[in-house]
Amino acid sequence: MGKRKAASISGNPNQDLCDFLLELADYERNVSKNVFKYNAYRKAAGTLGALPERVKSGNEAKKLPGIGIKIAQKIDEFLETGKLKKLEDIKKDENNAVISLLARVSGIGPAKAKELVDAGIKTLEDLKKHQDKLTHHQKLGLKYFEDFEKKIPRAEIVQIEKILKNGIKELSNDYLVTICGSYRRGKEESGDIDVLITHPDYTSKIKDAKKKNISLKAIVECLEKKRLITDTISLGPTKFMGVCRLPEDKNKPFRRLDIRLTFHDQYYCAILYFTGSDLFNKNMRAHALEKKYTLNEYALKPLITEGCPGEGAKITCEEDIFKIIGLPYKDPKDRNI
Ligand code: 8DG
Ligand code: CA
Ligand code: CA
Repeated sequence: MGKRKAASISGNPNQDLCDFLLELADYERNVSKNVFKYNAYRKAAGTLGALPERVKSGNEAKKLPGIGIKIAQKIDEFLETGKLKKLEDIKKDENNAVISLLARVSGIGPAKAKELVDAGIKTLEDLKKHQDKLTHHQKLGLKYFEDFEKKIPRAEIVQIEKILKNGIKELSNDYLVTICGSYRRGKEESGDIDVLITHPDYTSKIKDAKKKNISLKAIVECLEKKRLITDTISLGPTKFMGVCRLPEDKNKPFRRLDIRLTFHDQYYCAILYFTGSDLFNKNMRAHALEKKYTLNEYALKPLITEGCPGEGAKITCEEDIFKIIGLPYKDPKDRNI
C-alpha cells in the first residue's frame, strides 16, 4: 500500500487548526502506530476544514462531528496560546523525527523504524551502512527512496500503460488489463501504479490445471524482457509488487508498480475496489450494508439472515454493482473523495 499522505486543506478559516491536527495525525500513524488516533485527528481536521467560519472555542467545536472533549481541549489551548505543548514536545524529541523519516522508506513501518532508531540509526546514510538489518523490500525502498517520493505524471503512466498492454498482448490477446488507483480517477499525478489483470479463462470456478497457461509469473517475465519491470519486491500467484521504469529514458525515475491477477468473475469488484478512493470505497460499502449487501474486492453478496452472506451476484461491469445496491453510477473521475 502507498504511504497515505494527509490531504492538504487550503483557503479555509481554520487552516492553522487543521495543520496541527494533521501533524498530530502523522505522529500517531508514524511514531505511535495508533491508527485509531490517526483516523480521529484526520476526521477532526476534515470537519474543521469544511467549516465556512473560524471556530471560536473548543466548546463550539465539540458540537461538530468527530470532535470530542480531548480535541476540543487542544483547540482551546491552541486558540489561547498559539501552540500546542504536546506537539512542541514531539518536535523536541529528535528520535521522533528520525522515526518519521525512516518510516517513509517503502517497506519500513513504524515498528521497524523504532527498532532501527533503538539500534542507533539516525540517518538514511546510517541505514545504507547497515543494510543487513533490512529485508529485500526495505533495501529496495532505501535504494529508490528519492524516486519513490516523486509523484508520477499522468503522461508517463499513459506511456507505461502502452508498453504494459502491448507486452501482455503478446502472451495472449485475451488478457484484460486495467490501471486503477488515482490514475483511473483521472488524477494528473499518482503515487504509484496499480494494475489489475484478468483473462476470460481464469475464473474462480475453473480448476487449476486449465488455468496453467495463465500466469502472473509469465506476465512479469515478459515485462522484464521489455525492460519495463526492473525489480521484484515480491511475486506470488496473484500479486506482484515491484519497480518499473520507462525503458527508453534512463533519466526517468523508478516507479512503484503493483500488479494483481484476479478471477474474471471477480474482476469488476476488484476494479471498483482498487480504483478507490479509499474513502469512496468506505462510503460505498456502508451503503451496500444498508441495502443488506456485503461488498469487498472480490464480490457483492446479499446478506440473507443474521448477517450471513448468500451467493455472490453475477457482475459483468462496475455499473452492475451500483445498480444492485441502488446507487446512480459514478464515473471514476467523480470518485475522488
Ligand atoms: P496514489 O497512489 O496516487 O497515492 O492514490 P491511490 O491510487 O488512490 O492510492 P493507493 O494507496 O495506491 O490505493 C489504491 C486503491 O486501493 C485506493 O484508491 C482504494 C483501494 N484501497 C482501499 N483501502 C486501501 C488500503 O488500506 N491500502 C491500499 N493500498 N489500498 C486501499 O480502499
Ligand atoms: Ca497502490
Ligand atoms: Ca495508486
